[in-house]
Formats: sequence, C-alpha cells, structure tokens
Amino acid sequence: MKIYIDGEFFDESTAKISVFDHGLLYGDGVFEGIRYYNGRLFKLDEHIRRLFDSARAIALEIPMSAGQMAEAVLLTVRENGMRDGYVRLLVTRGVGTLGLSPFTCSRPSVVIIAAKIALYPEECYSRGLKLITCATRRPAPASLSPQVKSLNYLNNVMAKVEAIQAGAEEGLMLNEQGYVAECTGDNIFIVKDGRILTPPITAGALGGITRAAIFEIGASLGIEVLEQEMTRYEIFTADECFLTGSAAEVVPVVTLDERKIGDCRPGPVTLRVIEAFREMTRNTGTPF
Ligand code: PXG
Repeated sequence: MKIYIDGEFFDESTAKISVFDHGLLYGDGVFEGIRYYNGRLFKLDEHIRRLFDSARAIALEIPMSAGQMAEAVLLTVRENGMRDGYVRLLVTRGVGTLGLSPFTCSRPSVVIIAAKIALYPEECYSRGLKLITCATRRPAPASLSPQVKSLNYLNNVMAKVEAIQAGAEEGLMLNEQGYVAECTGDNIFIVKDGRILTPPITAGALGGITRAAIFEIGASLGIEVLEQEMTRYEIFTADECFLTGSAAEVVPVVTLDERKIGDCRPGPVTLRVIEAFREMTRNTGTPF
C-alpha cells in the first residue's frame, strides 16, 4: 500500500508523521472518508468541499487548492491499483511546539490513505443491526460544531465504546436537549407512513454526504424525504429505520435498546433505498 504524505508516496512502514504534529498532540486537524466503487470516487467533489469547509471552520489553511486536492486523491487511488476501496484523507495542523497555539505550526500536512473499511459485519446488511442509546451526548454547536469533521473524535469514540459494551453494533446519539442527532459514525433515518424522515442538521447531525444522497434517491423513487426533529419515541414507533455513511453505506436497523422497530427486519422502503444506492455508487462518481 502506498500512502500519500505532502506530495510523496511512502510504504506503509515508512508513512509517518512527527510526534510534534498538532494533529496528534491536540487532535487539531480535519478529515474525510470517501468510498470508491468500480473505479469511480463517489461524490468526490462533495467530500473535498466539506473538507475545505471543516478546515475553514477551524482556521486551518489547506496548502493546496480544491482541484489539487482532488488530483492528489485520484493519484493515490491510481497508485494503489484497486477498483473498490475507501480513502481516508487527513489534513493535520502540522509540526509545532508544545502548547495549544496553532500559530507555532509551520505548515499543515496532507495525508491520503487508500485502503478497505468494513464498519459492520456482513450479516448486519442482510438482517439489520442493533442500536442502543448512548449516555454520551453530541456536543453543543457552540462548543464545537458537529459539522466539523475534525481529528478529535473522542466524543464519538466514547459513544461507540458504550454501544459495543452493550452488545450493539452502533450507538444512537442525542443532543443536549435530548433530541436525536445521529449515530457515532452515521446519520439516521426512519420510515413512517411511507415517508422517510431524518433529524435536521441543526439537531447535531453531521451534514452527511450519504445523507444528501438519500434525498436524491427519495426524489428519484418518488418517496418523500423530510427533515424532522425526533426523540426516541419516533424511532420506537417507526415502521423502518436505517443508517447512512460513506463507511457504513446504507444499513438497516432492527432494534433500539432491545425494542423491535417495525417488523424487526429490513423493511421494503429500506431495501428499495439500498438497491438505488448500490446503483448510484456503481454508475456515478469521478472515474480514475
Ligand atoms: N456522522 C458522523 C459523526 C460521521 O463521522 C457520518 C455521520 C456519515 O457522513 P458521510 O458524509 O460519510 O455520509 C460520519 C462519517 C472512518 C469513519 O473511520 C468516518 C465516518 C464514520 C465512521 C468511520 O473513516 N464519518
């Protein structure tokens, strides 16, 4: 595997960044996760745009243009010779002195890894997965906007620990007010009375790129997709539930806190969405 760091390729064993990089010292940096299917990078421009927005939000100046970043991603996936995989793209604050100030860091570093990711076991996709509600809440937007895909994922990691220790595959995260925000690494959708509903971004959900794709899919299937504030009540009483993410793709949910959702199996609307999503990933995207 060849890893891109600041314009050069390194083998896995030599791909390293400094212990003085503030990405490591303070989680100071941003990232993206991008899937590629059948020789095409899915929603590449959308991911690059979000990366630059995340960087802008934390006052980090990426040392290349969006076009150059897209080129670097294409170069990396080509270099690795796989037609299907997952790109992890990071921009760290760079090497600085000890101390929080990012102004001691001379230049941000760009790292691009093209590998594989399997977020959930295969049977989750056919049978559906178990969700539990995490005690760990999404941080308030005034602390750190959930829109920033930063290298500081401890909030999500702690929530994931809760889910796994409870024997569930994924954890539901509420915001400070108790409304549903999202899961630790995916957005959440429910199906109720033939409509697809998802919490608004302002409830503390990341503006997921797969989430946006579900709105497109809904339009093409003639199924209404709406943003709606929700509590656990709406999930307990939903007909169907599914999660979305670049890493997760579209995965059905069959229980929340051991309570069955709908018929406790992947529902018909979810299955149609999964099929349409597969089609979209196969037939769209930037070829490399
Ligand atoms: N919410 C959170 C908190 C995320 O981190 C999503 C939703 C889904 O967004 P997209 O744009 O991918 O549809 C994410 C996605 C990884 C990894 O290891 C990345 C994510 C989730 C899980 C694992 O690269 N980010």
